[in-house]
Formats: sequence, structure tokens, C-alpha cells
Amino acid sequence: MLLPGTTSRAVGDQMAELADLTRTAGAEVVGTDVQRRSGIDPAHFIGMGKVEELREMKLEGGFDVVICNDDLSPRQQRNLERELKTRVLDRTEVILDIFAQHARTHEGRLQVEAARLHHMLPRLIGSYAYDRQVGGRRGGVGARGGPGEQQIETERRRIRKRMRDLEREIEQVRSQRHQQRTGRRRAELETAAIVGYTNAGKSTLLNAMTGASVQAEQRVFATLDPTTRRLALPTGREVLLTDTVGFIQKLPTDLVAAFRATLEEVTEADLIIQVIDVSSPSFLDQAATVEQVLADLGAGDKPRVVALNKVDLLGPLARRRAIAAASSRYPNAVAISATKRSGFPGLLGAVDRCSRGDTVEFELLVPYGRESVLAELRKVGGVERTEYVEGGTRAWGWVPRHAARRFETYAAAGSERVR
Ligand SMILES: Nc1nc2c(ncn2[C@@H]2O[C@H](COP(=O)(O)OP(=O)(O)OP(=O)(O)O)[C@@H](O)[C@H]2O)c(=O)[nH]1
Ligand SMILES: [Mg+2]
Repeated sequence: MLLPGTTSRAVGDQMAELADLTRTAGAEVVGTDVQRRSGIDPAHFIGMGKVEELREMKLEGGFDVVICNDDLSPRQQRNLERELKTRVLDRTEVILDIFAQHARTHEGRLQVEAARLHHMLPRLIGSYAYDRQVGGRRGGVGARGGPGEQQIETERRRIRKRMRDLEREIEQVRSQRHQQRTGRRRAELETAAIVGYTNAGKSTLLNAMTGASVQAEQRVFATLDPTTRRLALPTGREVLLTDTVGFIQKLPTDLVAAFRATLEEVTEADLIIQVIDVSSPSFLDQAATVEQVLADLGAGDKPRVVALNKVDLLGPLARRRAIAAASSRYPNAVAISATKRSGFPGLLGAVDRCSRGDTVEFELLVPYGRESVLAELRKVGGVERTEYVEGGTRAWGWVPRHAARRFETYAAAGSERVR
């Protein structure tokens, strides 16, 4: 719906994206329509004239389902289903459906089911989808009286119970993940999370940089489960890189909440690598969406490296324009192509600089024969200078603060400590 305050371009982009989502969910798009109104109709969302048009289209055998780009209230959805005698879904439900089809891990499935139930609960009374799900027990759409409050109440109670069970299971998964992260912490490597709009090329980038084999596809929400790999920086230092679920406009808050366990990979990372598909005409809007979600997650202020991806798809002029437009907002962005592996040195350099979060400098004396300590220092931090002296190698450099303790025993005499 085109309401005052939105532009037809923005709504056009959203509709194209909704068509993508619909196809990803496995349906065919037979028509789209945008209605311009000064406000929504509280009962039917769209105007009655539009409802009438849709009814006629339906009679001509036009479609099996109506998908609305905006969120419908349970009442609007119910009313539309009654008027049109067909299933009516909103954007959130399409996204939920895709997630349900593509969640692979146990954790992903739990999260999706929780989000679905949460969304379904207030819609339980007399929805058309529900009637069909329970095999038309209701005695026909729009029939008065219905299945009886009691039956619905039983169903509602069953759902609530299932939601509580799911919550418990998700909590367990969260604590397991937390333990894994603590284990990784013990490895003392800094962590970076790759975030970005869906289809921006996050998985392709992870694969290209680390040799991982996460599925990358030309479709929205290809990745739902996070994957973590080691990334070696040019200095020899290693960081842990995690690929995450993509963000999208109007990402339902239920869903963000349901994916909390997964998204903690983002909130707990030391550094964010934001991937932007600059070949998309709406990349600035997409980047703004990503920033909004990051802010909602409380990760808006983390150190960030911005990668302008897919520059290989742009001609020289378009490329210059896109980079100029992006640079006004992200002055230190690095242009790359994840598929052509171009721009990686610049990106790795930026990651190196940016991921030295909370570090301490050191001056150590490492006895001869303990060279593995120096190798370790290069891996978790950096060794800037060494000198061979009596008794060992004197080394100057830096390590992340949380890793400093381990090296304290080598603090050079005269220098007070690992500073
Ligand atoms: N031409 C070109 N295509 C790219 C580039 N990077 C990624 N792609 C393509 O873009 C599509 C999406 O890539 P993915 O890596 O799956 O994107 P993603 O951000 O992980 O997507 P989701 O997991 O769905 O959020 C794939 O078809 C990739 O081959 C690039 O630099 N250039
Ligand atoms: Mg992906």
C-alpha cells in the first residue's frame, strides 16, 4: 500500500522483493497491485473497491492466495479471507514459510517453530487457514457459531504449552552456543561477524576468504544457520569469521527475537563486517535496514568494516558512481568482488586494523627453544619487532587484553609487564 510518507519507488522495490520472497517460498506470482490511500482501512486493510476487484479476479480463476506486503492485523486478515474465500498471507508469513522450509539445523527449526506459533496464536479464531488446517471442522467459512470456543481454547492451550517447551529447548541451545563461544574465547582469537542484507554475498565471501563451503545461492535467505571459520590475516594473525542469516526490510520482530540464539553471534562479535551488494539499485536502503537491525540488537557501535560487494557486475561508470554514493556514508568502505576475489588485500587490511579491539602492548623476553610462543603471539596478536639478545628473543608487539595473561611469564626484565 502506498501511504503518505512513502515513495512509489520504495514501495516498488518492496513489491519486487516480495515477489522474490514469494517465489522462494514456492509459489508463482500471477499479478501484483499497489493501492494508494491516505490511510489503511481498519477492517480490511485495503478499500472495499479493491476487495471487490480481487473477488472478481478470483472468480476468473486468477489465484489461490493473496499476499500483502504490509503486516495485517488478525482481524484484517480474517475479514479479507472471508470476503475473498481464499488464504490471505502477509509478508511476515511468507518469510516464516521460507524459514520453515530452509532451516536445516535443530536450532534453526526450533527458532522457526517458535516464531510461527507466536505469530499464529492471535490469529487462531476463525482464520480461513486454520479452518482448512483442522479439516473444515468449522462447518464452512463464515458459518456462525463455529467450532465452539472450547475447541479453540483447547488448541490455544496446546500451542502455549508447545511454545513453553520450545522456549526451554532454545534456552538449552543458547547455553550450548555460549559454551562454544567461551571455548573459542579460550583460543583467544578475535571474532568477526559477517552481516548484510539477504543475498548480498555474505556466504560467498566467507567461502572465498576461508575456503569454507557454505551454500551460496541466488535467492533470499539461503543461510539460516551460522558457520564459523578461521581467517588468516596477512600478518599471520587469525580471527574467527562467522557467516549469519541475512537481514531484510520489515523483518518481523518476532523473527528477530526467535533468532536470538543465532544473532548472538553478531552481538558477541568483536567486529562486524558489513557486506553491501552495490549492484542493487536500492543498496543504500538495504544498508539502512541492516543498520537498523544492528542498532536493535545493540551492536550498532561495534567496530565495523564495510565491504562494497559485486562491483564486478557494474561497468566502470556505474561502479564509480556506486562507490562514490556509498563512500559518502561509509568513508572507509572497501570495494570487492567475492566471486572474483578482487579487493581482498584491502579488505583483510581493514579487518586487521579494525579487529584490534581492546589490546595491550608487550615487551617480552622469550627464551631460546620456546619459539612456539612467538608463533602463538603472531596468531592472536602481532609482533612488531624482535631482537636476539642473551637469553632469548626480545619481542615487542601487542595482544588482545583477554589473551595477555598467558604471556605474562615472559615479561622482559626491566619492562614492567605485558603492558
Ligand atoms: N557477480 C557477483 N555475484 C556475487 C558476488 N558475491 C556473491 N554473488 C552471488 O550472489 C548470490 C548470493 O550470494 P550468497 O553468498 O548466497 O549471499 P548471502 O548474503 O549469503 O545470502 P543469504 O544467505 O541468502 O542472506 C549468489 O548467487 C552469489 O554467487 C560477487 O562479488 N559478484
Ligand atoms: Mg548466506
